[in-house]
Amino acid sequence: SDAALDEGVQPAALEAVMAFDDRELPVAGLRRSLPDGDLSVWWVTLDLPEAYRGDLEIEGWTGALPPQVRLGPMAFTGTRHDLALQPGQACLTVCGRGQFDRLKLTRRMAWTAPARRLAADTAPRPGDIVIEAEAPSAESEQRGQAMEKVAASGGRAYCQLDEPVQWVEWAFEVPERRAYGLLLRVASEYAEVTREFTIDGRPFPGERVGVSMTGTGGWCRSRDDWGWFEVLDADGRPATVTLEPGRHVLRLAVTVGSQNVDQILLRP
Ligand SMILES: [Ca+2]
Repeated sequence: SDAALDEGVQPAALEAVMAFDDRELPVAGLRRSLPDGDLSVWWVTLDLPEAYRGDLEIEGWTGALPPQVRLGPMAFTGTRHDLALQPGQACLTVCGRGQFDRLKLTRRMAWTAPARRLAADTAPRPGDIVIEAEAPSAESEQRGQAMEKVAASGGRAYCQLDEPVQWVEWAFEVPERRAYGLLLRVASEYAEVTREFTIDGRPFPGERVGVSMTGTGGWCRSRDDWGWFEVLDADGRPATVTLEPGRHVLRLAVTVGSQNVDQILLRP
């Protein structure tokens, strides 16, 4: 109330919890009564030994308007956020007119399955569904770019796929119901590249499983640096997905490292 403000009433201390993967972190906060309602702010400090990709959720938000979230230089509005964080200490603040049950931050990928590098002379064969990566069907707000590259199939590849919240989709037609594996022709100067795949929105090769690929020594600017990789499952066998005839969508999301993509095969 106005009287409370006039009398210099101190803000009320708030306590909450953040479920951070398998840990629980204390969240501190303050609530101030204002003439037009309560305003609250919460904060929690995250110590990240390595780059972290996760989903933040503000569970049980009661406010009429969504909360405002700040994390380092980033600012968001809403109760769900896809976060890509650098190593180090980061202060997360949540501000708004409402309350929540708890904050939840969950690592995007529980583990990473190394893809197998295939022979350099790997090539499409009869029965393969062939996707030229430079012709995506959809992209994130931050877009990649089709560029001419040495030894690329069709002369071009999909490049500038760099940032952790960047994604690209390719639509493809399946002629008959079969189990298909996933092969990619890629190039990167990075030692390791990690990607997250979905097919028709379902995680591939599994729930919260990332796919890592080794570097290939370059970007195909002046020489053929392309390498073929096959996605493996948890047991180290070629991962497969059974697809019905018709249109399907493969999505690749960047997790760690930059990589050019030339061609993708769905191999029965
Ligand atoms: Ca190509």
